[in-house]
Amino acid sequence: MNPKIGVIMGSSSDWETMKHACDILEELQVPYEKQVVSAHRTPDLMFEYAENARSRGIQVIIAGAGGAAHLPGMVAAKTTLPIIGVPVQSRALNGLDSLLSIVQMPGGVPVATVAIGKAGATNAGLLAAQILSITDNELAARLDARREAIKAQVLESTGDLS
Ligand code: RP5
Repeated sequence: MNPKIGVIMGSSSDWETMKHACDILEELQVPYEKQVVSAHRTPDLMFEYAENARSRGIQVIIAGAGGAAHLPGMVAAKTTLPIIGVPVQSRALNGLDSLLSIVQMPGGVPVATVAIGKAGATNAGLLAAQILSITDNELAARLDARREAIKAQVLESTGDLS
């Protein structure tokens, strides 16, 4: 199937984090593609990716980066597709630099920013799927079932408190 979600990241070193977004998309049977696209090291590729994504059938882009994390914002500058930004936990500043680089967009060019690291990448996958579920009832049902499973796990976890 043609990919509907584009998962991009600034470096292959971001994959350890970004694979959690892809795991969710696999689980929910959402067709996606993944690619390393760097705002600083491959800026022309970044613009080409952003400019062509919609015409290729991509509906949501998940962009992860760390440190001076300009990828999500610069992709957002070149497309009106929804962009979900994932701050990767950097070594030097633990991802606070990534978070602030991604979240503090100027008015007019939105990036939906999630939490730093694994939880953020997981939620990025879920949020992208939830956006697609607006027009996909089967995907909505899979999302509902996942929520029910999480609820059951939490309720059962009381038994672990002994
Ligand atoms: C950013 O610089 C990437 O998103 C990555 O998080 C960070 C470090 O990249 P590497 O030096 O590990 O390739 O562009």
